[in-house]
Amino acid sequence: MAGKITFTMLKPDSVENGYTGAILEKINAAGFRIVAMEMTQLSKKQAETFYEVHAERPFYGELVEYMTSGPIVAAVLEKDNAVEDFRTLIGATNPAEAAEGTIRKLYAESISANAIHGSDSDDNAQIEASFFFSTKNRF
Ligand code: IDP
Ligand code: MG
Repeated sequence: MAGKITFTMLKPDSVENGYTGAILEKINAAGFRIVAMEMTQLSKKQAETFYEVHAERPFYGELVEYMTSGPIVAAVLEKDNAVEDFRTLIGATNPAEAAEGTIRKLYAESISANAIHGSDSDDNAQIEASFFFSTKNRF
């Protein structure tokens, strides 16, 4: 059965460009409920751990540097079929390939600075949500 939560981060480019409010509005309008949210800045260690699955990829160093370059907004979101529906809402990794109306099409700068993260599976949604938020701080 499809899970009810996903995890997101508004990446440093979104926060820096002042898109936080507009992106959260789109997320709410698409039917997601905010269960937990925090503005924070990732340490190098946190970013390395969060993206550990990409450690062997050529862009890993650039990704870690970018994700630690400024504040982000982390959130847990709830909706039926949350993971899949959120991936549809954010669009393809490369904004040049993202569908019209998606968050990445509207707000991303590049394949690296691509505005927003979304979990890619129910298991990863649980792992990523727990990376940032205790169950006590989910509402
Ligand atoms: P996703 O965020 O759409 O799930 P992933 O393949 O999981 O995409 O990659 C994680 C993040 O790494 C991307 O969101 C993007 O910020 C960065 N990234 C992915 N591919 C590239 C690339 O080819 N060059 C630079 N950065 C990349
Ligand atoms: Mg991914």
